Amino acid sequence: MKKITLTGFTWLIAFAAIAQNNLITNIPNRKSVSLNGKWQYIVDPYETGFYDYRYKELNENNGGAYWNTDVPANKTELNEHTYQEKNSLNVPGDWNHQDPKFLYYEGTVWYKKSFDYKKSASGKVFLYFGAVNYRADVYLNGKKLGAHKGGFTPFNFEVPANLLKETNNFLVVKVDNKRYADEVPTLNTDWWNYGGITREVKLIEVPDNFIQDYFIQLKRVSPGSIPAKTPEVEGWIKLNRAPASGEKLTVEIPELKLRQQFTASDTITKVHFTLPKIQLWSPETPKLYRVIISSNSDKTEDKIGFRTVEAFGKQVLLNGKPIFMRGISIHGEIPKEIRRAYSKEDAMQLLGEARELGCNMVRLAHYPHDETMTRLADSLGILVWSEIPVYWTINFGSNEVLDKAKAQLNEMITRDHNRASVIIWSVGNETPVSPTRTNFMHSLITEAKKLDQTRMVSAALEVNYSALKNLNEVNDPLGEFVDLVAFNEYLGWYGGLPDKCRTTNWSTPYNKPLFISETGAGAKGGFHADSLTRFSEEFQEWYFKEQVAMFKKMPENFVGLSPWVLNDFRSPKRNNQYQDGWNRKGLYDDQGNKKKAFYILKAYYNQIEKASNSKKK
Ligand code: GCB
Repeated sequence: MKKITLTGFTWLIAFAAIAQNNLITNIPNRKSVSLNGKWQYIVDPYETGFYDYRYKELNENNGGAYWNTDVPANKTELNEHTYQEKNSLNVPGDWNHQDPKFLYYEGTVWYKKSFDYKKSASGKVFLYFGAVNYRADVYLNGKKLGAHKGGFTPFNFEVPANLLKETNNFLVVKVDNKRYADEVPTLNTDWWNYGGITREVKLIEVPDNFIQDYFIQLKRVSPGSIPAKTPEVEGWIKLNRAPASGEKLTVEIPELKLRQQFTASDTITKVHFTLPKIQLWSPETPKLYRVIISSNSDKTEDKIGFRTVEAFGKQVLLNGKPIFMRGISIHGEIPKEIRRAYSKEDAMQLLGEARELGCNMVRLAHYPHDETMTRLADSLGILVWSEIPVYWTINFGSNEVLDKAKAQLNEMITRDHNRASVIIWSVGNETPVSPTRTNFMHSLITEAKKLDQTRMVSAALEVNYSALKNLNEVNDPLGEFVDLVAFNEYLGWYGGLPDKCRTTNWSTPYNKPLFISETGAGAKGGFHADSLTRFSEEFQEWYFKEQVAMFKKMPENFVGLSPWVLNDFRSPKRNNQYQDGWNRKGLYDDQGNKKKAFYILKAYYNQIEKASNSKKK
């Protein structure tokens, strides 16, 4: 915590290694005023709006700061900055796609929104951001509300009473997406670092005493069993303050004629009750129930599906029955428009493409995607792997970095812990094995399990290949701590040709379900050649043919896969004549065309689906 004194106010600024434990959930269903739309901006690569020419942080007495009003007091006043209509960016939206000058920009941009606001009732107002990449410093009418780090998770700040005006509020966000070694992710990623206010911004109106968060999920069943006919809910309701004496909290599910009341015991009150016979949530029947949670002074309504999920022996059980995950990895990007995804339409497009491929599962790589994705997955019946950007070479030796990773984990889980679709929390991807890394990752796993005992925890691991034994071993020590042993393999793309899949062997010391979290090969859409030609659609097709043949011979604990990747996506690391700034491992190209390999995977998924349907009959 850093204490900053500003003109008579004392502001506590939670610097965002610390998770926002004041995060409000169920945002789409709260009373709100949108601040989306056109914002004006100033590009500030030298951070002139933040530091003076001696590189000291500017303060409230210095009108030069970009967070303060840009209107000179009179015509003689020298003011070096103004926000201008002609320099506008759409929010939500990354800046990179909105003007060619931003294509490769990484640095600071100041965003400004002027707005009028009439408060409709008494109560509190919070300023909410779905995500800002990477660091946001937020100022309203010249006062700093706080700062947040982490480019893919939500945060909110309470707006102090009387700070909001009826007209002409001056909201400024300093957005900085520079990469640093000690951040999460770190300097090096295989995706483009889109900057900006990438998700929506809203004012949230709540009563003074309000329901901040809740966890309404089926209780874990005893290992390996199916949920009871009348299953139990176990969870909690969190208020923003201590309850009034004897205050009642109510959970209602009108369709089930269920109404349960609890006496609030503390800020967090445990709830536990039995449901009548229900339709369990599953990919085949993605049933969601309207759930209303109320306190003396607040009421919030959500749509929740009820299901159980667990890794049991060598299988993954959904509602007590083994499932095979026909997945695909997805980046949060709309390639045709070369931008970050953020809207319902974007989610429809991405999850629609996954469905066309025959998927019942998606791996949302390598960071938490927009909330529209997990909400839509809930209603479409698509299982979700959700991940934090602990990717490759994070500074595993640093406690501060661990805190930053934990903060993002906390925010990811808090936002989505009522989504039936989310079955796996992933704490990272391809982290290089060392005792320091294993401790780091282990503490993230412990944290995830502390926050949520009803889902699986995993991480995408790497494979150890021994040429001598022609053996692929999944023996990362982290395997001991995860529920699902997931690994990325590129046999036939990185090292060798796809026919290597025919002779290779697989083994793992872990007696747990095995999941292939990535496999893929690059192909430029529309480039055709013989199957030995790298980057041709034919090569990628051959790769998938060989891989599918290999999957069919995988050990019995093979429970699914999420190949790499649904769409081509921007990656500044990839610059040969075929890739041209893109990773071309998509099954769809950057124009939305299906490549030949798409049909190979689809056929495999259709076969699996048919076999599992006929088993059920
Ligand atoms: C991986 C990474 C993924 C890359 C992919 C590739 O293993 O997890 O982020 O984009 O390989 O294309 O090499």
